[in-house]
Amino acid sequence: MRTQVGIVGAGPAGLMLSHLLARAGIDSVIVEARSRSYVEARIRAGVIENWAADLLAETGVGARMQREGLVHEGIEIGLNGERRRIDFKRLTGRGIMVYGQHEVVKDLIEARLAAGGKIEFEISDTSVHDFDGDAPKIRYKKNGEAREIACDFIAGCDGFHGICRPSIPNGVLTEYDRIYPFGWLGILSQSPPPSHELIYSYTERGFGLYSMRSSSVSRLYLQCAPDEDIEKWPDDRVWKELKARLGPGGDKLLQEGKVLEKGVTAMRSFVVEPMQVGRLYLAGDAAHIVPPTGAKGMNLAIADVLFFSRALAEFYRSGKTALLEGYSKKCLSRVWKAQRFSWWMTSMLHLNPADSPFDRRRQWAELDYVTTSEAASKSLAENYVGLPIA
Ligand code: RFL
Ligand code: PHB
Repeated sequence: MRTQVGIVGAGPAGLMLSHLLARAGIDSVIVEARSRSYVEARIRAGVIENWAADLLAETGVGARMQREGLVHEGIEIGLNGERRRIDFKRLTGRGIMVYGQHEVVKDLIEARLAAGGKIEFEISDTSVHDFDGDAPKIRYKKNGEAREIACDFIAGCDGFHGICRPSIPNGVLTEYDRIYPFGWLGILSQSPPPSHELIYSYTERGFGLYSMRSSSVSRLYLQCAPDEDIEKWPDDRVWKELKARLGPGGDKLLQEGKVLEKGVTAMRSFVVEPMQVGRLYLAGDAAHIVPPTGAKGMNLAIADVLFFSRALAEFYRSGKTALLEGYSKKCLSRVWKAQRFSWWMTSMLHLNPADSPFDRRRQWAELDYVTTSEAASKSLAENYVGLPIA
């Protein structure tokens, strides 16, 4: 098989890239290890930055998001149960879209297939070849049969555990990494959220996040150990802790419901530089990971592929390679700002077992400052709704 851009991975990065390329008249094929139903049911991110929601809408894949998604104009920060609001709309003029990543994935798959796009699901043994020249190839197996895609460029959109990044020879990439001494235990529940906006709650028991997918489905998280044993968290223990971390009155505020999903995620910050080697371009989690406290992962994935699609459009239109050559630098400038913000939100809101009493007091002062100072809350707000995309 031959195409212009071979894409590994049908997450938000790979699917959005294929969608944007098709709109620019550029042909692509996506290969995906999992089944369509698996990727459409994988519960992950929930917050879409303002510009990214606009991009989905403007490019024709935002109709369901605009119908079913929730526009939020702020968040609440809990300080041992005292809730203080950060008003994004007043501070930045913008809000955010709360709409599940798996819904974005569903919408993109439907749009790609309806437009005749090619996605090969349930493939195995993916490998990438010859990206140091101008005729790269993706090899894989489908139903045990070996196949090959010959292409002009390979997009490595295969997430943190994919094969594209490790296929780059040793010594070419520099890795920047930070592991946090905590993780999140998350549940999806058939019950209304405790507030109509997200609550990021700092307490002496650890951090809790009260998010949602709709007015009747909550997405709730508890700070836990990075290797927390989920078997030790039967539903009643999860509910008890979630109520306690809402602060006084939490037991009345939080309604219990059927737990639809439960899982533990460890947290890390990770970046590779550069994000491109020869004709292999990394995008999304394949190139960088952020801790989820800043709600930036999916948004960064969409930003990367927007920049890559523009560079490819320029190349195929005019033969110019300036944007392709600038891809990594352009992405990394945004990635590092999101890294800083995600690290900062994470450090401010979690209890770090290594912290001293001094650190704890400083953390409290920071939360108090950010929720009372116009300048500090504006800085949080402009990062949370998404820095301008140029
Ligand atoms: P994905 O979504 O991991 O997709 C990669 C795809 O590649 C496939 N794949 C392969 N295919 C073929 N051959 C191989 N060898 C392959 N290896 C892998 C995989 O099956 C998969 O389908 O990466 P992408 O597209 O870069 O998207 C990144 C986002 O998924 C991620 O950053 C976000 O989910 C992070 N994140 C959040 N981001 C936000 O913007 N806002 C949020 O509110 C938010 N909350 C979160 C999050 C991530 C979380 N977890 C579970 C890590 C909350 C959590 C709890
Ligand atoms: C979510 O709804 O899953 C969510 C929201 C905000 C975050 C992380 C996850 O910071």
